[in-house]
Amino acid sequence: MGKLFNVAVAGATGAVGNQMVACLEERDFPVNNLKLLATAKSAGRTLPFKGEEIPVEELTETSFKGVDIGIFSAGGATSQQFAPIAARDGCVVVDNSSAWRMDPGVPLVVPEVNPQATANYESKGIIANPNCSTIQMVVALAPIHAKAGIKRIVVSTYQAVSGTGKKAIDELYDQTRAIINSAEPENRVYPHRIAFNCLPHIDVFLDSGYTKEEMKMVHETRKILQDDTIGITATTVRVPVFYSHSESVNIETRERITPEDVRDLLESAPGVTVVDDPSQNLYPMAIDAAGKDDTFVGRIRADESIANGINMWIVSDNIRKGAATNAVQIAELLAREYL
Ligand code: L14
Repeated sequence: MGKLFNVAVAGATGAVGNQMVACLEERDFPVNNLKLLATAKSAGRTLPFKGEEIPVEELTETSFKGVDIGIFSAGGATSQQFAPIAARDGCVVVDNSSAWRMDPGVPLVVPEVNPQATANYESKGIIANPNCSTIQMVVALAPIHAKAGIKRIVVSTYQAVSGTGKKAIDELYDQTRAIINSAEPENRVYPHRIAFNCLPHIDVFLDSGYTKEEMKMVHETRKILQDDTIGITATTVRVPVFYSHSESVNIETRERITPEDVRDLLESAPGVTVVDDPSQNLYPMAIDAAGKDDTFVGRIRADESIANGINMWIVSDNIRKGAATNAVQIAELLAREYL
């Protein structure tokens, strides 16, 4: 029998944390003991895991003693504070927040794209899980970059509310219900109404006029693809969708590549399913990707305004591949090859 690991999930009661626990079970991760950690407010609740109800404990400085792998989705401030504490106790942290992603001593890993980067986990004991929008984009673009060299990316996202957490899922339900019943919708989570609306605003605004989410796509994509020469510009938009982010992606390549070449490459790319048959009205959609782990790509066509340009539409479940599944895949890589 293979080795079993003591695993902790920090932020277990959140939308992503819940899915992390479900993924550990679904993928039959070799768990010896599972510890569920959250704030004092959630302590005492239980979550189901392999037929048992596991109690949620308060996350404290001593939580990680004896833990081999800690998967964090408890927000940037908690990760900033507790990831080094966990690492000091010998627990390898897989962190889903943006706190450590751009730290040169922290690998930023998408297992289908740059598994070899994981090796550098020893420097700080922390591995970062990329931003949801970045993960699905690089899963689809990495094989194209390897083949034809991507010079520039122009991306616009259509992002689900679940990325913000349970309170935003409730907000979209509540506002939709209110509007349909001719009642006054309330804005609690977002600065404006999200029901029947689009907000070109995800995470905070920077002095440059971009949002932090947009710049995460720029910097994280370059780090994962290990190529700082790629020009990237992003517009990230919140749409009234519960699960799965969609992206309109335009690329310019160094070498010429046809839409057929791209389709062929992606048909055999790990983690990708091509859904691209316009004659049958077939293209990737958020409602089809939800609950799945693959990244779905369609609408692959030439950008006729330039010599080497391709347009495509990339969709994936932001809570699964965009967060929980990718984090558990990193833990699997660690367990299989490093611990
Ligand atoms: O992981 O949808 O950097 O509001 C932070 C913003 C995840 C999505 C991250 C959102 C993102 C989140």
